[in-house]
Formats: sequence, structure tokens, C-alpha cells
Amino acid sequence: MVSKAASDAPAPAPRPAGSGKYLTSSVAGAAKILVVGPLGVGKTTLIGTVSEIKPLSTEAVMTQAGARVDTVAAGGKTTTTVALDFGRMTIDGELVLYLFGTPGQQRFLPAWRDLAKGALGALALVDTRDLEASFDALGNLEELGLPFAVAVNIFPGSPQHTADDLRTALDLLPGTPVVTCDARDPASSVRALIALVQHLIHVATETS
Ligand SMILES: Nc1nc2c(ncn2[C@@H]2O[C@H](COP(=O)(O)OP(=O)(O)OP(=O)(O)O)[C@@H](O)[C@H]2O)c(=O)[nH]1
Ligand SMILES: [Mg+2]
Repeated sequence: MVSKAASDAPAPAPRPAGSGKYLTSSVAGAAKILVVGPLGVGKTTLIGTVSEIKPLSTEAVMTQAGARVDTVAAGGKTTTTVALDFGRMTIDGELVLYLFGTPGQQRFLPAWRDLAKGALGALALVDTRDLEASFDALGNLEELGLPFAVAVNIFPGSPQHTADDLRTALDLLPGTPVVTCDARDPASSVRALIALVQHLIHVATETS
């Protein structure tokens, strides 16, 4: 039952879709999306940048025990994701993306397999200072049969390559989108996710 005070209260001002904690009634669909890539490529940063809700992150301090295997192109990284990142982003007020970031290390592949259940696709972040570091993540996506888009996260001093050169170097299918972004910048990160969604729609219409 609505109390008098509540019914007399002025209606709350409409909020722009996706700007707050709660989903708006305009949302018509949802998709689970993975954000993958090697250690330190910017997965946690990107999810934190675009998320409308306080992102969940599971950062732990990197210890000396992992120093030999956990190497990052930039160095100086002190924490790493040990389970997952989680965030939410709404596109055009209609499609909500639930974003799941994977740990960067290949030894967490079993956790990846669980996280990938029910996912429609993935955004694969790449650092051109160490392209080879991305091979494991891209290989995992192919093994799981998940369609993906590649987003090159630009760091200071990142070598620049054409999309075609990257496609060759990363052995991508011709239709796989390749975009650039700065994971700290909302506009470019959202653009990368939109490129992925457009690709997923294309793949779905081709196979239906
Ligand atoms: N210059 C620059 N720095 C970035 C960018 N994205 C992330 N960083 C920085 O790079 C570092 C690593 O980013 P994270 O988001 O923790 O990387 P991650 O992929 O989640 O790393 P793991 O969970 O360890 O695999 C952080 O200090 C970020 O601030 C970017 O686009 N440009
Ligand atoms: Mg992380």
C-alpha cells in the first residue's frame, strides 16, 4: 500500500537511462560480455571507466612468488585481478551489458571457462607493446567459440599499426572489428563496446 506521504510526494524527475544504480523501464535486452586480455592490459580500468554501478573488482597485491611469470609490458604494476571484475553499462537506454573481466594470467583459464558460461561475446584488449602476450587470450576465445572484437588500448609509446597489420599479426578473421581505445576514457571505451555489439548483431543475423 502506498502511504499518504509517498502518494503526495512529487514524482521523481526522470533520470537518463543507465545513469544510476537501477535499470530503467526502457531496457529491452541484456547481454553478458567478457573483457579479456593479458596481464595489465587495462581490463579492470575499462570496466571501472564505463560502469554505471560501482564496479566489483577483486584486486590482490602481486607477490614476489609470481614475479617470474607475471610480467607486464609497462612494469610497476602492484596489484592484479584474481577472480573477476564486474560492471554494467546500458547502450541507448535499451540494451544492458553485464561486463565480466577475466584475470590476465593464462593459469586462470579454468576460471575463464566458468566466467564465459552464457556470454554472448568478448572485448579483447591488446597492448601493441607486446602483441604476443595477447595470443593466449585470443586462443582461449577461439577455443570457447566466442565472437569478439579487438580493442587496442593505447599506452604512451605504443607502436601504431594499421588494422590490417594487426589482423595479420594476431591471425584474426577478416570480419573481426579492430578499434583503438584508452581504457581510462569513457567515450572511447564505450565506442569499443559498441563496435563489439554491432559485430555480435552481425554474427547473429548471419547465422540465423
Ligand atoms: N596510459 C594508459 N594507462 C592505462 C590504460 N589503461 C590502463 N592503464 C593503466 O595500466 C595499469 C593496469 O591496468 P589494469 O586495468 O589493472 O589492467 P588489467 O588488465 O585489469 O590487469 P590484470 O587484472 O592484472 O590482468 C593501471 O595502472 C592503469 O591505470 C590506458 O589506456 N592508457
Ligand atoms: Mg584486472
